[in-house]
Amino acid sequence: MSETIPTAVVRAKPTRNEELKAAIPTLAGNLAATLNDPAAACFSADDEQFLKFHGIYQQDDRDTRKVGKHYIWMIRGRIPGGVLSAPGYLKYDQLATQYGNQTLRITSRQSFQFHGVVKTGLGPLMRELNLAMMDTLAACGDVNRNVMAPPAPARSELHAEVLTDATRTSLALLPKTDAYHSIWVDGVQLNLESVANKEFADPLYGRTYLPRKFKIAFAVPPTNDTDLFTNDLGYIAIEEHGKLIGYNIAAGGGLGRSHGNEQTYPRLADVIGFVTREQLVDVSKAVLTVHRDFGDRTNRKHARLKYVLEERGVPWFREELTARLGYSLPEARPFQFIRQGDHFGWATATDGKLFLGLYVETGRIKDKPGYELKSALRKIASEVDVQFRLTPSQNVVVAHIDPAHQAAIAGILSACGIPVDNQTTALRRASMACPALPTCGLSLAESERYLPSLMGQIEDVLRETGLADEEIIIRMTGCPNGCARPYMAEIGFVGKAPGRYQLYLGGNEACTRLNRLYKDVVKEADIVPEMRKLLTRFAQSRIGPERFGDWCARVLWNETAPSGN
Ligand code: SRM
Repeated sequence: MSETIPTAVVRAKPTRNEELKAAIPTLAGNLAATLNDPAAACFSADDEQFLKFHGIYQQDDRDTRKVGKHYIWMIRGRIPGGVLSAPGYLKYDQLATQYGNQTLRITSRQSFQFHGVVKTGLGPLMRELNLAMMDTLAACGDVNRNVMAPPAPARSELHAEVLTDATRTSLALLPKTDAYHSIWVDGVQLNLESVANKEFADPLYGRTYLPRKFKIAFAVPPTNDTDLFTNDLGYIAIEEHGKLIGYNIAAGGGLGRSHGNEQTYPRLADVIGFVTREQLVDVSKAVLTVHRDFGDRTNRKHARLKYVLEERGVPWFREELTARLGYSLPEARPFQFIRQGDHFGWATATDGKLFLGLYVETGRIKDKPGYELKSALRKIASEVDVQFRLTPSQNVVVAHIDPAHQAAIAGILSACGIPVDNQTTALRRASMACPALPTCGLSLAESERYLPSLMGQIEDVLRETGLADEEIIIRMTGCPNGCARPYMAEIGFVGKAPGRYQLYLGGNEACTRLNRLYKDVVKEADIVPEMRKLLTRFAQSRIGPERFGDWCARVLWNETAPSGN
C-alpha cells in the first residue's frame, strides 16, 4: 500500500478537531460531567465537537438571539435505510412530544431529527431512545453516517436484500468506543485517565477517526431515489435474471461548498468497479480507510473523499483499493438510472403486503389545524402492525400493511385530514428544503420556513404558463453546504444572505447531473418574476415532453458561461 501523504498535509498544521480526537480518542470529552451539572448552561466548544459523534448538535434559537442566547439541542437518529418498527416510530413520536419541539423532522438521509431539546431533556431523551434499542451513534461526526437505501418496500426480493446489505454495512462501520453507552445509558463519565481509555484506538478508525464525515447510499436502478452520486460511497445494485449479484461502486461524491471559496465544490462520484455482496463490507472499509489516510486533516473545508478522488484520480484510487483489498475490482457492469423521487399513494409489495407513500411538507411531521399528520401516524402506529420508512426526499412510507388493515388506515388518515389520493401537486412532491432558521447555526437565509409559500407562488406561475401539472425538482437550502442536495435539482435555491439566494438550474430527473449557477444573487422579491421569465420561455420552446432541467441544459447552458460547478 502506498504511504504517500499529500505535501499539504505534511506541511500544514492539523485542525483543532484533529487535536481533540487525538487527545480523547474515546470521544467521551467532558460530556457526562457537563450533562450532570445543573449549573452548566451548555457544553464547551471542544465538547460540542465530541457531541456530534454521539448524534447531537448544540444549537441556539436564532429567532431569540436578540434577547439572549437560548441553548437548544438537535439530536439525529441512526436509522439505516430509514426503517422503523411501529414501536420504534412511537418512541420517536413520544420523545419529540415530551422533550423536543413537538415535531419530528425527516432528514434528507432517511433519519429523524429532534429539534429544540433543552438541556434537562437531553439525557432522558437519549437514555430512553437507547433503552428502546435505537441509537444516535455516529449520526454526525467524522465517521460513517446514516446509510441510505431505497425506501419503497420490496417490489422484488432484490430490494429486501439491498436493505439487508445497507444495514449490515452501517453496523460494520460503527465506531467501537464505550463512551456512547457510558454517557447516555449509564450517565457516567468515562475515566479519561485510565490507561485503556488513554490508549484507546478504534479498530477501524484509529485514534483520530476520519478527516471528515463519510456517507454511503445504495440504489436499485432504474430509480436513483437515494441521490447515490452525491455520496462518498455508492452501491448500485446489479441484478442478473432477477437475482442480486453484487454492486457497482461509485466513490468520491459530495456537495458541500462555501461561498467565495473556489477550493470547495460539489462533485459527483466516479463509478469505480464491481463488487460481490460478500466483498461489500471489506470494500466499504477499504474506501473508508482511503479517506482516513489521504483526506486533508489540515483544512476541514477540503477534507472530504471527493477532493482525494478529484486530485489523485480514479486510476490511483483503484490501485489504492487493490493494495488494501489484495485483489482488484472488475469493471463496473452496465446500469441506467432514469428517475428519482418517491412513490405516493397505495401500492403492493412482492409479499402481498400493501404500502402507502405519504407526502410530508419539508419533512416536518407535525399537526396543523385540519391536517394532523403527527396524530394520524401515531394512531396508525398504535393500532396497526406496520413498519415506517423514511425517504431520502423527506417523505414517509407506511409499509408492511396487511390488506385487511387498509380500510382502518384510510379511515385514520381521513379523520385527520390527510389525503391519500392527490396528496399535493407534482411540484411540491418533488421539492425539498433544509431546516435552516431558526435552528441551524450555519444558515444564511430561510429555507424550510420559506419554501412552502414560494412553491405556492411558483404554482401560480405554472398555471399562468400552461404548465400546471409539471414536475420540476426544486430544492432550497439556507447556505451552500448542500443539505437538501440543491445542486442536483432542476431549480436549486442556495441561501447567500437573508432574503437572497443563488439560483442554480439544470439538474435532471435521474439526479445524475449537477446543475449550474445561473444567477449569483436573486432577492426574494425577484424570484417569482425570474421564474415567470424562465418558465414562459420553457413553455414556448421545450421540445415535446422535455423536462425543465433538460431544457435549461440545452438552451441556457449555451447562453451562459459554465459556472464553478
Ligand atoms: Fe447537512 C451541516 C442538516 C444532509 C452537507 N447539516 C449540517 C448541520 C448539522 C449544521 C451544523 O453543522 O451546525 C445542519 C443541522 C440543521 C438543523 O438545524 O437541523 C444540517 N444535513 C442536515 C439535514 C437535517 C438536512 C435536511 O434537510 O434533512 C440532513 C441530515 C442528514 C442525516 O440524516 O444524516 C443533512 N448535509 C446533508 C447532505 C445531503 C446528504 O447527505 O445526502 C449534505 C450534502 C452531501 C455532502 O455531505 O456533501 C450535507 N451538512 C452538510 C455540510 C457540508 C459538508 C461538506 O462537505 O462541506 C455541513 C457543514 C459541516 O459539516 O460543517 C452540514
